[in-house]
Amino acid sequence: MGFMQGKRVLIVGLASNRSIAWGIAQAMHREGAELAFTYQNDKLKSRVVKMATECNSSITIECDVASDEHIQNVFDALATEWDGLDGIVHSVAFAPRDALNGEYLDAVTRENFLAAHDISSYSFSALAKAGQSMMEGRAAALLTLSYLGAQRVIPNYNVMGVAKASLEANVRYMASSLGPKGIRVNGISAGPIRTLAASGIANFRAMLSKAANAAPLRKNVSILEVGNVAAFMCSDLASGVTGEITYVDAGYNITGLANLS
Ligand code: NAD
Ligand code: 0WE
Repeated sequence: MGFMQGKRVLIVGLASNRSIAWGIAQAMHREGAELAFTYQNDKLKSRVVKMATECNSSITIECDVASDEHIQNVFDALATEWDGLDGIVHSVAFAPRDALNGEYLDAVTRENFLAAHDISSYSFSALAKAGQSMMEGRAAALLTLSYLGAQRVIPNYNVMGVAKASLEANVRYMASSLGPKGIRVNGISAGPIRTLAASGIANFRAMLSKAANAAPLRKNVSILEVGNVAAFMCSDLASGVTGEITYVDAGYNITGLANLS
């Protein structure tokens, strides 16, 4: 029996078979969880429906997290299928493309700062607020995805790093808020992975190979390696863990200087 048997989890942030959300869905499905999915817009719908089918799921709901109505509708729709919810995976980030290129202070604007924080951080708390009543009285767990740029300066990551710092603090405040209800909130800080969100990022290939060379495990991580930790974190095996950011990055974050060999 899988370690997520009987768990019902909503996955937000699936866009392609390279998405980190797909690695998470596959791991959770393998461990026996029942899954529901949202898709950002019509363009992504057919792809998400197809991947949901591969996880034996027929629950797909549109959700642009910029919209309070969409977020409320997700849980109204989910409540017609499920009588409760055991987890939410938030695998969403966005900043306008021109914010992710060049010097931080040249690229940051009031507008892109607000958009990055709204879509990449506030949306996690918004989903928790709207989903709270469906999770009450169950050992539920929320999970989001962060990146090292929250804690250290990464060239070109810019305002996304500031938004990820907000997201990581959000994890702690949400964990404190929901802890008394038995609901856990955690984050995974993943190493760089080639996904749609990484496409078109200048020098991403060089970043991947430098990160692999400097990491203790001398490799990049896969979406399934992230997915396996995500499944554990959302399962009762992690019942004593909340408010934590766990690195799944082949150990890159602990290094002080790339190896000299
Ligand atoms: P991805 O492009 O597959 O996923 C990003 C998702 O965000 C997409 O599904 C997209 O539809 C969704 N999204 C963006 N704006 C949205 C909106 N307004 N409403 C609803 N959904 C919206 O890329 P990914 O790399 O799998 O990213 C998932 C998460 O992992 C992000 O939080 C990202 O910051 C994080 N992360 C990625 C990496 C990496 O190198 N790929 C590393 C660490 C953390
Ligand atoms: O969180 C991310 C990327 C998130 C992201 C990606 C895009 C590209 C398309 C947010 N918004 C947008 N907006 C777009 O228009 N990652 C952790 C991957 C990533 O992105 C980087 C990185 C890494 C790693 C950008 C610069 C430097 C490193």
